[in-house]
Amino acid sequence: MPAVLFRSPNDSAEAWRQSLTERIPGVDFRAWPEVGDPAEVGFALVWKVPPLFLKQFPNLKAICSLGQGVDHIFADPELPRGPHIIRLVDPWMGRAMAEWVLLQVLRFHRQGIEYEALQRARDWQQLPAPETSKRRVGILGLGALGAEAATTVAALGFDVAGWSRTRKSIPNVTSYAGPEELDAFLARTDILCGLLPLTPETTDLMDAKLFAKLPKGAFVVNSGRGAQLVEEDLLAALDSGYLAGASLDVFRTEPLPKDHAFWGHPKVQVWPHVSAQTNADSGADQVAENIRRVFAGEPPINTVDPDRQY
Ligand code: OXD
Repeated sequence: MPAVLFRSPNDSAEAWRQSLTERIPGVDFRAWPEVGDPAEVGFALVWKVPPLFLKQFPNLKAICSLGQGVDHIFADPELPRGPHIIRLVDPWMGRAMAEWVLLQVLRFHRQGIEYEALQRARDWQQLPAPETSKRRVGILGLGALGAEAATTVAALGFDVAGWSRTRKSIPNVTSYAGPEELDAFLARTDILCGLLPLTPETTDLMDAKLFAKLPKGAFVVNSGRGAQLVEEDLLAALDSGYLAGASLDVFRTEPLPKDHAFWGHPKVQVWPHVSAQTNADSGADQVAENIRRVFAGEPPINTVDPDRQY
């Protein structure tokens, strides 16, 4: 059996070695830099490897991301053309993301920002209670993660819509599709949650023009990718009072630089890219199945279209 190469700055090689060995006894798991003969590697399991790294393996049949996103793979200017590109789709991560999105929605909806400011001022004040069915949540991106987040938020009685490239049919979620329906989706969205994959089309999508199409007082959540949000435009919209606040889990530069304005901003909550962390136990089911398929010459699951990049 060809070897499985592992390289990630975030994930534990030992945890993945153990989970994959339990599922495929005898798997030839090679954690970088102990790679041996590059020609023996047939499957790469990677997260944010340096550009040009993957081209040194001439017999790669598949490159699998250690996360849901594959933008880090397509960032390689000399990405080998032949291998399947696979993303990790793990129900455990879908649940984790839905929890995180729900947490942000509820924090804004239940006036967490206002009560945090009142606490800082030691001011005991009771604000009028908000109405859940009148709060309009908009999920930007209805893939595996977005659909689960939308369903979870809708289950609490929020008015939920989602925007995606093609129309989706999800119970209790209004579907808006394509660039021509984006403005109508934004106009009805009080809490915007970004859950899009990073592609050339979604880069810089959340900018001043987009924020201006949200109702005044809207709240912005992003756990897609940092490069989708123009940070200076968000700061300007918050500082002018047009937007009420933001919760961000992804940034253009990660870790977020110590001197970044987001850290100390009273209307911004910073999370260190933890909304849906990769889990070496639950995630290994899909990876092991794909290793088996690829080495048996069968098509893997959860592959990505290289032209669309997601
Ligand atoms: C992912 C991520 O892509 O954690 O899964 O960003």
